[in-house]
Amino acid sequence: MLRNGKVVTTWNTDAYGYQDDAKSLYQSHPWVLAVRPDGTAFGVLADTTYRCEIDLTKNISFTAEGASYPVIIIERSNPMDVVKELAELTGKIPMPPRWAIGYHQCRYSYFPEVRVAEVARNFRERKIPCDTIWLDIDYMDKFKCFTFNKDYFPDPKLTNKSLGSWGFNTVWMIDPGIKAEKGYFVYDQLMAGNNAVLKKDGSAYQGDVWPGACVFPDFTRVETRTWWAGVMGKFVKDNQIGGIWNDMNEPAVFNVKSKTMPEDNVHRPDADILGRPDADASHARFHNVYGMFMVRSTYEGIEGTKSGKRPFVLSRANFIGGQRYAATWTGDNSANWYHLETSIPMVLNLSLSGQPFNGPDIGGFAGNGDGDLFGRWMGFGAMLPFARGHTAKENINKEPWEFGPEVEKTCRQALERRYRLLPYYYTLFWEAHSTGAPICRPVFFADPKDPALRAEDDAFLVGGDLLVAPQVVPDRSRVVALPKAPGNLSWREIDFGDADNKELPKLYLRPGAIVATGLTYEDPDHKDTSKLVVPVSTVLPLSQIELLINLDADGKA
Ligand code: MIG
Repeated sequence: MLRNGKVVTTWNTDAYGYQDDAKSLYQSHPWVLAVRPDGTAFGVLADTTYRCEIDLTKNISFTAEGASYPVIIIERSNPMDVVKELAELTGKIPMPPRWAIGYHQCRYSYFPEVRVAEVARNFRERKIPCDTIWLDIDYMDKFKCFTFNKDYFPDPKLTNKSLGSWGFNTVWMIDPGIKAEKGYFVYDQLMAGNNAVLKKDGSAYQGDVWPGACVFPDFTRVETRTWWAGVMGKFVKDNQIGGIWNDMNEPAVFNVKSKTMPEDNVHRPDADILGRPDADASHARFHNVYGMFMVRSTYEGIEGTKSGKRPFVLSRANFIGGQRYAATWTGDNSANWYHLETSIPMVLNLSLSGQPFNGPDIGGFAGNGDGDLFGRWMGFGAMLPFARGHTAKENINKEPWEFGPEVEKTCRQALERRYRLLPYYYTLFWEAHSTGAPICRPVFFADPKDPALRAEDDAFLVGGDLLVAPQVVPDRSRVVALPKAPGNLSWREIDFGDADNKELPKLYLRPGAIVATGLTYEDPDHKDTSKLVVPVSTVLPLSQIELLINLDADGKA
């Protein structure tokens, strides 16, 4: 989490299997948060979309290509106020639909529809909480966006409706690369509307992605966003889709060394985005915001359906401020202990950079891993803002029951904690939405003046009241630094009746805190109180609220 001494470059990059030495990942946040020894804090925001080197070896130094740019300094008495002010400048998250706060089950890819139903049925039969099943690119006809492989999904609307009757939502993937094929309606409309990113010579740029040669919508251009939003809205509405997953929007391009489109490609942005009429409109300037403009258009398309439901969009690429349109995840990590451990500081740093709705691929994307890794990862992954299990195409099945009964039990217990705490999480999302406060926070936020907490990044806070302390190495040998409350009081361990399971993180409650948890009824009549259980879907109404209370030194909470 501590970035002192690091040098990174903002350049949105498809970074499969990244390691610590990666200079650029999927998103760009030209932003540094600094906390002084006395707990006062400041933030520095370099307001440039160009490739920008952030060098923290000696000072805080930004070196960007392109035109000169404003640098904004935020000075406050504590780090939380700096992060909130950043949100005032760059925007806050929209309130997500309730189901998006639950657990998400993904893989590359679930198909055909009977397999999707089988996964969903297993969650319900095994009473493992889950709200969402994800559909990755193989649902499409030859990777063509806004189409379906009719052998796998003959009636996607019916698929969504029947999953809905079990309390599930679905999220479907849409990439930016549009197959260059005459007669394919998306390509035809895109070309007819002159919506493509152009080459320097003015012709539509083509690059290879999943479907082969593709054109790429110029999302910086209002006519293109309006067109895309229309196609998106219709797709979502006609098929009763819950949410949209935008991937590959760095944009990633295959078979080229740069892994993206040429920097001298030409965009045609709105006048207010371009600035002066003669300003630079090259891809070098707009590369880092390509994904953000894509999810803006996707979000607006879903909103435009006026379904009365809150949009949910997940994006791989984004830019500081993009939290207004999409949640994110930490990209293609791997099923190993390094990536398990690193997922916590990554979540914390995103959370300190204006993007509170984030999480890793639980279990790791690349590679299989084993049950120990998976259970441990789910143990704390279930407590992160965006909680989704995912895995790559060639891998073994990684649903919570696939590693045997022990791991299944760990996963159920981990997710039951999350679902019991839904009233608390929901409140935290509301807080993030209305004040910009991050959902996950570093432990030092509990006491910014205590130097012993400053580097702690094995553990994390959920809101201000709950501390999650996982063990991130196989032998559970790490010692977590815990904050002290006034009166030298310790945070108090919460017991959900699962404390004997050493794979689960320890949970602590702040002295002076009251945290709301919820239960629901197993019996449909809602009469028999002995049937109170943890809900398996956020769709179920909560029948009982239990308050976890930890008194402070004055006997108050
Ligand atoms: O090149 O859609 O990060 O989550 O499963 C791989 C397939 C493309 C990359 C995403 C990953 C997703 C995968 N995608």
